[in-house]
Amino acid sequence: MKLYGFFRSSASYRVRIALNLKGLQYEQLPIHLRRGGGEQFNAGYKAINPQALVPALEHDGRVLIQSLAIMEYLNELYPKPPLLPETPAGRALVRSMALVVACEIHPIQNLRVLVYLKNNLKHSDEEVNRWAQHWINLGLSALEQMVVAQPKHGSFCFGESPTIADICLIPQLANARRFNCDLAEFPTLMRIEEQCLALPAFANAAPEKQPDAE
Ligand SMILES: N[C@@H](CCC(=O)N[C@@H](CS)C(=O)NCC(=O)O)C(=O)O
Repeated sequence: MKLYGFFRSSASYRVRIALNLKGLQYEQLPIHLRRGGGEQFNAGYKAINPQALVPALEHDGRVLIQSLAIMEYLNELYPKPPLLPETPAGRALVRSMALVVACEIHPIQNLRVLVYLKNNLKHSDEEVNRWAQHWINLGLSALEQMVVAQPKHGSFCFGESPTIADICLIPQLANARRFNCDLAEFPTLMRIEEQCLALPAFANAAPEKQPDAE
């Protein structure tokens, strides 16, 4: 398997965690999101992912994009350990938690959005930072409440083993720290982060451990 990604990219980080949890070997092909205006915009990479976003996973002659689709694909091909609960209700809940991060937090403070706010709409660094903090805090606050309220509240977002909800959460927390968000407001998410980072699959997927880390 070949993973096109970037060490600091949250969506790439998600896929690295999923691959590690499944015990799969993969080659990393770094796409630097800043260098030379962004390698994601090179014609060669856009032929792999027309969205000019990372990650992309090459497997079995196919290229897959979108981290959640990639994780579901891996989970279906390699069911152990499962990244989703057994019951339909459990799966719906875990997917909803993952989507809070992947649809409501991450896209509106993604690099290209922040670059547009700054370069095209002429917002200052401080305003751009406040924008990111606002949406991160709003989403994490909802997620904290969702985790606390659900009946399977345990060591992880859902129960006693990691799911795609935890896989989305951990990179989002790393990203929140880059924007100096006050994470003390989310004690349950902090406790879950500690549990996750104690697992090698999560720890080894961390940005600073990647071959392209700066
Ligand atoms: N929904 C996509 C998001 C992918 C995405 O936004 N990737 C970011 C890095 S985390 C990216 O490539 N950004 C490049 C840019 O904004 O130009 C997924 O989950 O794979």
